[in-house]
Amino acid sequence: MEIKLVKGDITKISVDAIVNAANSSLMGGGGVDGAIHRAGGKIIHDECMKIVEKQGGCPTGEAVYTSAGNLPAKFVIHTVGPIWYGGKRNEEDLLKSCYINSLKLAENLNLKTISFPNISTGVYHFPKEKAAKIAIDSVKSFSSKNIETVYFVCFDEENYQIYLKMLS
Ligand code: AR6
Repeated sequence: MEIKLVKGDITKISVDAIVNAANSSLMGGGGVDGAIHRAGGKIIHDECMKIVEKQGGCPTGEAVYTSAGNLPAKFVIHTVGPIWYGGKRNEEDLLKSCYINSLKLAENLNLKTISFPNISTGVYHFPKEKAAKIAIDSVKSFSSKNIETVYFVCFDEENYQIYLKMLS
């Protein structure tokens, strides 16, 4: 798998699946979640509500998928990152699970390209350097038959600089 770094808005990226940093309710919210629901349209919310009816939401560290509505992507993989409580509530393993479970879903859907935002580093306050290391290590540890390219999409300059350094 090739890793590529992009700075910008994940809703604009044309890949097989974009990953959403959602919350357990799958109802949408602010940040990247809000941007994806706004740009993708109502179908994403409707499909999320079907998942909620069936399994009662999405637990932290796990991932589910919907179609992508008006987005250039084919699917949205919704994963729920951990809220940072100082590192004593298994946050690091839960963040790793977000990346691995999203990749497993993409693999099972036979997808070739997937893009990740910097999960948990916004309102969930996961330290950015720690989160970037976990994201990169998780992706590098994942062996895949189908996925060819993984994009890390950094929206804020701070994350972009951290990824630039860690990937060079
Ligand atoms: N494209 C790519 N990345 C973005 C975009 C975008 N359009 N907008 C923001 N980011 P956050 P979290 C980056 O807060 O910390 C929501 O309300 C942003 O710079 O979106 O996992 C959910 O509903 C940051 O680096 O997600 C949850 O309740 C990263 O996305 C909660 O926030 C993650 O920031 C999840 O919190």
